[in-house]
Amino acid sequence: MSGGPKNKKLFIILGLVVIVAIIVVAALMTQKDEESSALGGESSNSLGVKSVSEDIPADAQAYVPDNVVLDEEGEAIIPEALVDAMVAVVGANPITTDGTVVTPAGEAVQNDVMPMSPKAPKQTSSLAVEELPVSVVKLDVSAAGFEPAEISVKAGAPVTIAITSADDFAHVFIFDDSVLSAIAIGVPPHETSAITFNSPVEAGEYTFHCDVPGHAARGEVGKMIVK
Ligand SMILES: [Cu+2]
Repeated sequence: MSGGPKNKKLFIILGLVVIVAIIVVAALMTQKDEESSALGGESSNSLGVKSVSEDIPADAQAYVPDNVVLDEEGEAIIPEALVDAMVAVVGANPITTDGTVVTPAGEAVQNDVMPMSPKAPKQTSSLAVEELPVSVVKLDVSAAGFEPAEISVKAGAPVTIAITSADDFAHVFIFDDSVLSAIAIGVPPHETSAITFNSPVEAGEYTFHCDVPGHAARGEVGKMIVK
């Protein structure tokens, strides 16, 4: 057959072109994946499942914004950071998928500002202590002091502390170190309130006390050990 070798050559060339094209497309797709995950700030595995920080408590629940802003089509506008955010308890600050405690506007909270200021983590309204998730660090405070008076948390992790007034007095939980000045919880008699914040990245002991005059002096003091 004349033209046989010519056809064979043509097929080989075509085959090579196809192989090169497949390699180029595969390379482009990989690059695109890397770009999109870099832009999103979140990593995705090969199945496209967003990875979530292992520091987020397993018993956290989905965050439901208080005030939902709607766009012209009636769709909720949710800041990127708040998509898939969780809360440890209702009314506490949301925790993003990477484990950062943020404001309702989606910005990282600041632990060293005035308590209750816009960027400070907010304490919840009154909670039922028996309904608190296991992951919440629970402290009773009374004239007898804090119980427990010593707690341990992981450095940099989202931590939720709940304070219960266990007597007929109001109490105010507050840290001594200014790096945690924003973390404050005031509780009326026999009530419970919580606050969520990222623990300091620096390991060490962070002492706290009750800020009601006379209470620290009678023993309402304790410490948080950051490991
Ligand atoms: Cu007190």
